[in-house]
Amino acid sequence: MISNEHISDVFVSIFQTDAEWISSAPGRVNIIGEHTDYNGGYVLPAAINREVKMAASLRGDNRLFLYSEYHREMYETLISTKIAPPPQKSWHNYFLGVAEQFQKKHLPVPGMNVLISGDVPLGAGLSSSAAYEVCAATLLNTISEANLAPREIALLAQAAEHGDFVGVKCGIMDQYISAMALPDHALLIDCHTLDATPVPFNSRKASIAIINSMKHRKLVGSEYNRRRAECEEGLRLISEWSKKSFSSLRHIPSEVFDRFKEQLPLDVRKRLRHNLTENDRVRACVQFFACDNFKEVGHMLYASHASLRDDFEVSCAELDAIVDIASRCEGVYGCRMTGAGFGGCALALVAPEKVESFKSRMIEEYNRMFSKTPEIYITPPSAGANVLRKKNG
Ligand code: NG1
Repeated sequence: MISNEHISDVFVSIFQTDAEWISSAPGRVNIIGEHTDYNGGYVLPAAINREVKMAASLRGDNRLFLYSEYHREMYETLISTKIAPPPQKSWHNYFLGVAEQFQKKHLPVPGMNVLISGDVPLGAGLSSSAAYEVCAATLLNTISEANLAPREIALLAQAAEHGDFVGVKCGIMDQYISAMALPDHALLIDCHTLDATPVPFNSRKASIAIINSMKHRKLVGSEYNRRRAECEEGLRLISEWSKKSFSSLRHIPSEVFDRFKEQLPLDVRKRLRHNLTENDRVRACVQFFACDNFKEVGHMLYASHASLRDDFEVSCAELDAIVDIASRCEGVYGCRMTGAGFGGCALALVAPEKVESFKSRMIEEYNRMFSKTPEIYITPPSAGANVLRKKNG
């Protein structure tokens, strides 16, 4: 957590004036529902206690100054009627991409000083970019008096990620949870209808431990696209053979899959089986969270990992080892890889009183196997984006 005092002090030292607003937006971890978002399925993410934070003041001219504490760099541009993408993509593109979306809605983007700070680790699969976009959109929403609801902020932030300034065709999970999260709740998102339902999570019974394997996700781009193509192929073949047009994998009933599965190419069959069973596991988890049954939630996490390892084939030795070590630690309900795979993070649900012993055993055993120290972040499900008016500017 970056304190408001810290960001206010840094703001004054950089811009020689007081901040008028402070906005923040959290990173996220996906509890369960992996590789289902682009297949119209269910996901169940939670916001983490690490966030991107921005402090801002109005300037009274049409210049925009952005300072990134992550990069220790200042960027300056004119806020003209239409912001154009700079020739090179860099950290400031996320802010400019969000500002462009406000302009597209004919909402004013005035000249400002903005300090960008935060403690969401970059490139760890904890959605620092969505947190950045949602934080910027939450700030501009207040400054421009646009009154957008959290859901609209999330959609605007996603449009910024899809647009020319960033250019990544992401799903809606990351922006939704960053904008709409409630403390002590996960969020069930139906990626087909875009409905979102808060799911209570009793953080007195379990803490979320995020274990960063410190393995760079090298293969992730090409393999991610290949998995997407295999899923699309499966949907197309089953729709053709059954003479029904299913709008996504999640709409294929299991008896239809069973009827045609032997005809599918082996890899495609496995990808579909993961998706169908993963959607069932997400729905089951929602029921188990409702009655604080962390033991059963834990079983679902282990089953999700096995399915991602064996059917979707996106795990790796490091993530498998983390799950294996966790399964032997006292107080662990369940553990699985989270995110696209091939490295990055795993997530475990751990009884709060066992968190310290879990951490030391995980670090020791993982270090012995791979000669590197995993970073472990402990978090309750945290609140979504917010903005604070510091003074009347
Ligand atoms: P991570 O690896 O957490 O960035 C990626 C995708 C998600 C989802 C998961 C797999 C991006 C920005 N995110 O998440 O939308 O498909 O993989 O469940 O591509």
